[in-house]
Amino acid sequence: MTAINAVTDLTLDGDIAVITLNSPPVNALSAAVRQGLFEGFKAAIADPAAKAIVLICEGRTFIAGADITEFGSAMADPQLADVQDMMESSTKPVVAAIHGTVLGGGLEVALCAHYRVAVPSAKFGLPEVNLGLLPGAGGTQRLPRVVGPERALEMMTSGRHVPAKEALSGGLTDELVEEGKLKEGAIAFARKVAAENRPLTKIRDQNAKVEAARGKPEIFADFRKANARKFRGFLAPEYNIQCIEAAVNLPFDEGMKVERKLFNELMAGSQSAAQRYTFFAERQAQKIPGIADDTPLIPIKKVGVIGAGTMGGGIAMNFANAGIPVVIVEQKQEPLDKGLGIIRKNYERTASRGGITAAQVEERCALITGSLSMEESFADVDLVIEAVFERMDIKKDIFAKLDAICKPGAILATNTSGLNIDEIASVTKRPESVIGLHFFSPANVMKLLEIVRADHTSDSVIATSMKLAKQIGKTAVLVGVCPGFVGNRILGQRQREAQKLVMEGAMPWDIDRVLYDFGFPMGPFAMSDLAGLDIGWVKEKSNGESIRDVLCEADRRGQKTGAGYYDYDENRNAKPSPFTEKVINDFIVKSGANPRKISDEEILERCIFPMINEGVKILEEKKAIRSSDIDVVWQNGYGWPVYRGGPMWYGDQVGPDKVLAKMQDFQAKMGDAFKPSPLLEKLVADGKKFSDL
Ligand code: 3H9
Repeated sequence: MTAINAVTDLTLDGDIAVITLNSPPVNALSAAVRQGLFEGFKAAIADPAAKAIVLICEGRTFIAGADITEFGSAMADPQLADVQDMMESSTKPVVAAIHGTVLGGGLEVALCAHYRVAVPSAKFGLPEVNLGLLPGAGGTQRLPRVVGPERALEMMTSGRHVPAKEALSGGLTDELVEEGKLKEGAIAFARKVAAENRPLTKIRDQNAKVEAARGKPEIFADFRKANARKFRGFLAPEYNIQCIEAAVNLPFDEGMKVERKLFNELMAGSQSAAQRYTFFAERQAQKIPGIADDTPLIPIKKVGVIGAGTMGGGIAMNFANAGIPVVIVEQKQEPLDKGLGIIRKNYERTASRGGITAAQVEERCALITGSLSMEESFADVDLVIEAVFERMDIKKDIFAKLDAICKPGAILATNTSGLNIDEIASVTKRPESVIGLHFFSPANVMKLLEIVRADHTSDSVIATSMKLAKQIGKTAVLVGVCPGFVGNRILGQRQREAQKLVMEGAMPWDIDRVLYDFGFPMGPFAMSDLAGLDIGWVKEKSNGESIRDVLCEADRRGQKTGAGYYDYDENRNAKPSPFTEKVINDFIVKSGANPRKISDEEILERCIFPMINEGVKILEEKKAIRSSDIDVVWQNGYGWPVYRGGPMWYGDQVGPDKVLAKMQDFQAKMGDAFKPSPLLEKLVADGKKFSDL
């Protein structure tokens, strides 16, 4: 064995050279890895004893891409292109042996091998789009040559990880070898191709699939049209598409120039900076200072959920999807049957769209059982999540019962969206087992999980909850107890300003348009119409004292009644409503205010800057661990546009001094709702950024 460098070895297995990379955690293409590959291939090609070369990785995965931490500074030599040239022009067959994930630059390297073999669990992808980028090492030109432009469009604009079986049928890998026997399989394969003297074709020379698409611009036009909504606001999907167009219409080397130009543009832009920040922010959120890696975890083999409503049902589905049995307890048979019926329908709808198989529907439904008795069903559960009505007295009653029923060590969780969890925990004799697990509706779809640490919650309970969140596919953020926790507390700021702006002369559709153009999927009024204006509205108590009262009394309760803040046509297209406008104007007249023309800029700043200020207060009170956690909450739970990072990241792009100056200006004109947090003032005085918090 020859050590090429600290992360690369070269060995000879008979007549096959094996280059082994070992650069934890994911064998990313750092300078050391590039150098190891370059020198390793050089030596293997020069070695007369080697008839073919296998590239394989140690650890959990093949190369998972470029080293994202190196982005933003000039890359040290050798460049990745040097490595790729050497592989592609090797006079000996090069075989990439793939396990784990072969992603981004990793796949681009593998596409420069003459052959690829993989284990069945391997996954292939070009996920650069999720970092606001495009594959910048020839992937945009090679992938369409392998899988065809249509498949390349889908893969590159979604970043999807393609399973090995699909990769085999699409031509991305040449052979699958038995799980756990990758090295032997790859060496045998290399020996076979060397013995057969197979021609060493390069993907760059395989033009059949791209030529077949030449002169068919509709492939791209149709794709753009079909995905316009999904791609709205993002630059990277469009740039990826343009590269594939270049692959179809230009010779390889010309296509590479297009790729380089567009890659550099994206890399220098604000969107990719925000998206790369997001990648690390999400991983950072998993790290909890003070909780050791070896904190004992509580095995979660069975879960109880209280409440079979929309929330309880959605929560239960998460666990069934991960293969964990769940029992849902309701007070009466009818709502229980209804809830279980809705869960089944949800699964059947997913199956009808091809998301899961009919057998999976049955498997998952079988994992969710119903019960009318906590006493009978909760004695053996490892975790209970309460998802009932938001009333402190009801929750306390339930937790006192759970304390008596559940086995010692079981986690007692509440799904409250803002009640005081310390108060809930106080009725139990085991506050260390009590935690908040705040799911977002629809709970089986939304990625965010706010994990709420109460005063006495134990490290074990926190660590178990974080791990469990990952297991059920959630993005978890640990927050502290305060009204509304992190997400809803910040949302409250935006909602308040949106309502105030309406009373000052901006119409709901003006506010919605500004926030939609900013990148939110919809504005607050369109959101109310979707959710239903009558949530929490009681007809008997309604006295026409608010705009909402009047709209609900006129049976304008949102999309479901065909009208709310907006009018809706039969296809649910929203139109500004003269009725709503009159209701608003009547209220303004009654209040004696003088409506004024409000600029889009003011709408945006009034809605967003108080959110940033509230974020700083949350950090001041230590209810979030770090400012990037707030951004993770807002991206995953509230539709904050990913390419704008999150409220705190956005605040840094605007400039903390500008945010402070505006808040002071608003405070002088409109009062203390805009009072800057002392920490914001200090931040600006110290010349620091929100991301320093
Ligand atoms: C690219 O390739 C551009 C090229 O086209 C052009 C070149 C010229 N770099 O996610 P995990 C770290 S763009 C640096 O928790 P998992 C990560 O931060 C790249 N670090 O594990 C974490 O560190 P820590 C295209 C990276 O098992 C640790 O590894 N590739 C990179 O749940 C474990 O990560 C991608 O976009 C990286 N590329 O998931 C793939 N990747 O422990 C990005 C990971 O300190 N990566 N780290 O927090 C992933 O999707 C997942 O990490 C992966 C593993 C699926 C690989």
